[in-house]
Amino acid sequence: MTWIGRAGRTQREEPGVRRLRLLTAGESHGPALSGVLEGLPAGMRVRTRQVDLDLRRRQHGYGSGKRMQIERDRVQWTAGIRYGRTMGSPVGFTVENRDWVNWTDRMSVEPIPASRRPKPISRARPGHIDLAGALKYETDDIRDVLERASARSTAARAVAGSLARQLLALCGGRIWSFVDQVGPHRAFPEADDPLECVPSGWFEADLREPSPLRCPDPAAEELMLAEIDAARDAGDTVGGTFTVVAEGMPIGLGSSAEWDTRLDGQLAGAVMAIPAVKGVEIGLGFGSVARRGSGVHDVISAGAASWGRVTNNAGGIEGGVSNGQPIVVRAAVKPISTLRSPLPSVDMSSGEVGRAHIERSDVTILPRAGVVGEAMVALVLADALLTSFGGDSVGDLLAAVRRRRRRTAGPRIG
Ligand code: EPS
Repeated sequence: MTWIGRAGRTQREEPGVRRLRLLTAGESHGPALSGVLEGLPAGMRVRTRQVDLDLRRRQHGYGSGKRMQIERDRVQWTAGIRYGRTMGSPVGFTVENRDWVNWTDRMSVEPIPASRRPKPISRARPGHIDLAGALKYETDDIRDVLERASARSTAARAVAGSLARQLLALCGGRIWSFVDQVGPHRAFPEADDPLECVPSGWFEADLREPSPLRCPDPAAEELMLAEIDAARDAGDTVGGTFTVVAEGMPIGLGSSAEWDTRLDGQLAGAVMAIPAVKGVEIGLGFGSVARRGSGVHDVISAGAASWGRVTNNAGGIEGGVSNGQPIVVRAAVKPISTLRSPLPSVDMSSGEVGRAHIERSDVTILPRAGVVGEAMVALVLADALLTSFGGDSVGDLLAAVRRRRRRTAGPRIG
């Protein structure tokens, strides 16, 4: 249901309805990835170079396999943009898989004779979709399910997330991320909160010239790199954590009206939906358990013209609603499940005990996962922004956001 709010603004906060809808398609080694993003207001200037920069950032990082030397991800728009601006119609796009030319038999769309087909993959990798997916879709070739479960699919999300980020930027929002742990090595190990130690200007430098792991603590990064090398030499993989920060968001995104309108729940769901993510926390998250309430909740400290907080343990969200502080989302990424030195498995066609299938893969995806995290956070926040402020055009949206910012700027004195 859509209704007109008191201020004459269109409001759609009903559960389950999204202002911004993203649909993606594409296999890792198919011809291309594609997507449709519906719900962007009309009149938004699309900066294609920034989208391509985000795609490049998603490909960057130590620990990637050979595939990244093949791909040069770039967006191609197919719908929804005219003279460089959105028209309010769905935005369509593709990202080519350059590796496709090497996979035309293995990933042929048309039927091909059995003699030309490679042997089906039948030894499921623990930790991957292989076993559950092959049983679910009733296939004897695990490739049918592993192709779509691949992290390659996140390139399409990066495109949509980049558009969402551009919309948020028009409203004063900024989203960035960093890697704060790889294996046992944490950035700023002496600090309670690594975020407080990130040098100012670090993200701008990261945009220009990212370090191998996008970690803001060079000493920790050295240890992380050595950990990745050691895992690679052992035929193994490593996980870690990344943090995404969204600054400058207006107060009041999300709502506590219903379970699925809460901003923290939406963010957790979206970030958890990144391949290999197994945990998400907002702000202090699990760290708040061992403290008492007085050591967790962020004391309100209003100046003459602004609402402030002494700390930001809530990670910018209270009661499912953004409170104007930076929104901080941290994700735990498991080690990739394709191991060069594979774990035991059982052949699904013969029942023989053996070793799991080896698929070309990465040792870690941490630096890239953070960039995908930015995209997922941007998509959720842009959706929440449009839900709260509506707007068929960018002008309408900006006017509504400005009004909210004026009204929530700080305590009314006198
Ligand atoms: C992936 C395996 C690797 C990764 C891929 C995800 O690809 P390949 O099997 O072709 O070597 O590099 O990620 C991407 C290609 C990407 O763009 O993110 C996997 O098994 O999930």
